[in-house]
Amino acid sequence: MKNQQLADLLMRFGQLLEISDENPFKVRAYYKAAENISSLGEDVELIWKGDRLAEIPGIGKALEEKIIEYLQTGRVQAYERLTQEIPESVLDVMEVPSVGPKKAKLFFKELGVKSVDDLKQAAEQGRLLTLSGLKQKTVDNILSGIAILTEGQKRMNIATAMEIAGAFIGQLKKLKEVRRIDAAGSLRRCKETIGDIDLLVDASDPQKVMDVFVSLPEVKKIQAHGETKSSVRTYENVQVDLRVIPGHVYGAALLHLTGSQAFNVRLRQLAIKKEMKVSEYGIFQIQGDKEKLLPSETEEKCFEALGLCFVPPELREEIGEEELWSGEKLPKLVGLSDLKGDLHTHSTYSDGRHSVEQMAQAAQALGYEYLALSDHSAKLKVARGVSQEDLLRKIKEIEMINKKLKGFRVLCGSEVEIDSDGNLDYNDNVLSQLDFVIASVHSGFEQSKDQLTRRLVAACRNKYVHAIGHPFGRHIGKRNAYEIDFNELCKVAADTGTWLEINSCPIRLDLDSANAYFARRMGVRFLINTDAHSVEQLSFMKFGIGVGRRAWLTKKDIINTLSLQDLYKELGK
Ligand code: DGT
Ligand code: CA
Ligand code: CA
Ligand code: ZN
Repeated sequence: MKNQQLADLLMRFGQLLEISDENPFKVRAYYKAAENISSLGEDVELIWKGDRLAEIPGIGKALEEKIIEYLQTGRVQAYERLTQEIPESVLDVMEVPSVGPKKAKLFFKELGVKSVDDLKQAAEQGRLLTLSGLKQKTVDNILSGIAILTEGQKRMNIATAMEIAGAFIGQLKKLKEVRRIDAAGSLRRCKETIGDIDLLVDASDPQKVMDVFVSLPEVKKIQAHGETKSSVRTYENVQVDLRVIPGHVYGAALLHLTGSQAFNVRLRQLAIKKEMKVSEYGIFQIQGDKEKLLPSETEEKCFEALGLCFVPPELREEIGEEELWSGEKLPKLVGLSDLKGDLHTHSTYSDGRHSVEQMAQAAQALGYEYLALSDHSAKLKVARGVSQEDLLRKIKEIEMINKKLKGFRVLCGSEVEIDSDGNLDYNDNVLSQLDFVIASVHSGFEQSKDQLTRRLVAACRNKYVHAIGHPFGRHIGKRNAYEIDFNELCKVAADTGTWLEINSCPIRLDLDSANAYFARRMGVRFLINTDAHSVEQLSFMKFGIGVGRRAWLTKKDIINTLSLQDLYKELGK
């Protein structure tokens, strides 16, 4: 399918048009088209061949012609002409947090800034300050934005890693020579960000599997091509390693390659105490100067040989480790199937892409009992926050939808802005009419630690607030967490019975696992929500579950594992 490449092209086209001061309606049409094509469930090429391109929402005559040109020739001349005026690399400059199309254009036209490197130089040499109205503070923001961006590019978010690993595994699995294949490393541990992808395979013909691996279409560069170990880079500049392992020690190798390194070190120390040895080549009993291989074909057998319970990959980190080494039963961690609903999602009432009804149907199809549409509140204009009048209309619409649905309940929620003084965007009268209220900070990230903490604490103390959304406000690769006194927030949250959200959106994962682990020990309860802005994004839940498991959370720690009836009690309804 060429859908993604085409959507990327239209997106870049729109951005270049925006930089070149094209009419905003035209620019928006390109963005909309890109969005719609990227979320098509069907191959755009088949749609074209069936003469149905015009049926895709937002595709007019001019766009249709460009799409056909792309599908026929692989290029679009109008786009290429545009890149002669403004080089494509200017678009990278827009990726820098705090730099949008306006600034990218200004820097390009006035200072000839064509890339992120150019921008960094211009900022460091003080040349940005020659532009009128540009202050040192903006320059500082740009420099720290570049630092975050380059750091973020070193590690990918878990959704990207999962997609790339899935593409490799999917293709290799089809080979009849492949008996077993797994992703190991930080991806298997569900770490919030992933450095590189580690795969291992048990195969009847290792050479053949290696040859296929290095010649897959995703591969841009082969870094190593051996008989048992190869390493490649993809077009996204992601490293993927593949190891071929003999079946009878596959479990030991999977254990080793899953890590973490800190966990492996502890495991080796434990083995020594028991006169055993653990390595990627097997679990061994030491007998004098001889080593006897113990059953090592699965991880389960390896843990058993070591006298331990099976340790879920998410727990193989440094935190909470003492409990791991006693051999006693570990708590049953929360799983995806424990969740009964999602309480933080958006509809077309604010900046979501699907209607309340579409979101509800999709949630019901996932097996949920309930869904809350928690659209943004009035003041968040950039996200089309819901006015009080529209909120009343939404409540009515939800009542109607609930009459039609069987075995499923839509809740009217809101993600309410917490302002700089800790006040909420709707008054108590409005808040009292909502089923669910999650309060979030979307502004004033640069305020002091004290002030940000005060805002969150004040929100917890509001009797209508059930939960705090994405408590740290970070965007992986874009914006660091703001500073808060998390200990204080946890105390007040536990005290007031306010739940803290684990936001499952892969560029947020906020709370992260370390903070969720800490909060659980402080007696806090949690929600795991997706913050979905479309029906597709309801599937983000698995990432939040990964965070919850890494934080040692069980079903009872998480409010949205409750049945609808029990949830109502908790909501105070
Ligand atoms: P990443 O890729 O930075 O997100 O993190 P990991 O954990 O995937 O690390 P990676 O790819 O360097 O190595 C994969 C696993 O292999 C790691 O979790 C544990 C194991 N491993 C790698 N190098 C060493 C080592 O020097 N000592 C030990 N004990 N284990 C290692
Ligand atoms: Ca790795
Ligand atoms: Ca690796
Ligand atoms: Zn939010």
